[in-house]
Amino acid sequence: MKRITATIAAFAFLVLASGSIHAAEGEAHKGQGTVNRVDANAGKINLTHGPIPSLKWPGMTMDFAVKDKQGLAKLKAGQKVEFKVAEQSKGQYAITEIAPVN
Ligand SMILES: [Cu+2]
Repeated sequence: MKRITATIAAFAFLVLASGSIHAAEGEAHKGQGTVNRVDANAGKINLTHGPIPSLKWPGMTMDFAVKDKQGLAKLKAGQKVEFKVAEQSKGQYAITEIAPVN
């Protein structure tokens, strides 16, 4: 009985984990840039980022929605950052992780 319960729990975990990784969010792409503005309340940042070859994006200045609220709250204009960006829905990208580069 214990063994069956453990097997069911493991299976449920795998289903939940794969759903959150693969269905809710696309692949994460790494980028680097410089912070221009932070709007922590709105969960947004304006960055000048370098090219992101895995997305075929050139370098540019743009606004991003940020899911990593804790990372966002630590940032200030002028800081160099590394981040991960992932497609949330068709054509809609958001930063999932962001941290200053030391
Ligand atoms: Cu861009």
